[in-house]
Amino acid sequence: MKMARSTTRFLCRKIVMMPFITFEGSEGCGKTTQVNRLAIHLEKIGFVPEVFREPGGTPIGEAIRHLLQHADENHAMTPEAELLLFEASRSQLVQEKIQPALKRGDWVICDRFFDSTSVYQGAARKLDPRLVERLNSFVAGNCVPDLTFLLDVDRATARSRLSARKIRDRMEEQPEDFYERVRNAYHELARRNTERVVLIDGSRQVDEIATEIWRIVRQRFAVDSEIRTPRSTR
Ligand code: T5A
Repeated sequence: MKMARSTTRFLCRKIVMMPFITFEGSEGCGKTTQVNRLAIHLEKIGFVPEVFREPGGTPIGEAIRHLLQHADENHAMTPEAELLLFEASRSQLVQEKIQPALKRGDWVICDRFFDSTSVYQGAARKLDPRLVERLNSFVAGNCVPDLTFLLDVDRATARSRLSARKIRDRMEEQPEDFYERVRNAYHELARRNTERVVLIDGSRQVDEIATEIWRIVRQRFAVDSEIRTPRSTR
């Protein structure tokens, strides 16, 4: 029943709206790199995608991001407060940016979305998963991704990629078993959402991953390579 509803929604939206694509995975899996590569591919064929990140993407969202990740006070944050802050940032992003962009007919790419909350706050922080899902639905409404790329890397690969970073945020300072729960929960998410979530081996070369993602996007949304008029000159 759930699948039928979401298929119908996409079929309806396909007539007037472009896809909403999200990227997920643990820290250092290469999401941001691939978000940018996909945006470049789309721009080359004349689309101008809207690209957002979570938490953040709006003035309120960016202030929440600072509070969650780098503010001095955040070490005392409870898991419940953390959950609500991620949802608050998402609410602003959905209403201020994502819904208007989809209504305008733009492609939307988002670096993390509600699956991150299910995985990090639900599975890794062990908050009530039903409550987390209810909050996700409350905030996102019918703004459900059409396609989600889940980039999977093991912890050693992620650590070595992030080792060059000078500033670590609060979410990067969790104990090792936290990240194990994150990875396991992402695998479970992919198993339960085979239509929407595509598991990608993120340990390969950047170009190889970008090529696979582009192939899937082209197939899934029947994107052709015809050059379209960029939005700025319409
Ligand atoms: N969070 C978020 C929650 O707990 N709940 C929520 O609801 C939400 C929305 C966000 C944090 O918030 C948490 C999850 C996160 O902990 P963030 O700062 O936005 O944190 O960071 P992340 O989303 O985790 O992203 P990162 O920047 O840490 O990693 P990415 O985006 O996965 O990786 P990327 O592309 O920046 O690459 C990292 C490094 O690896 C290299 C890159 O050049 C870069 O140096 N790299 C590769 N190297 C070799 N091979 C490849 N294939 C490579 N791809 C990238």
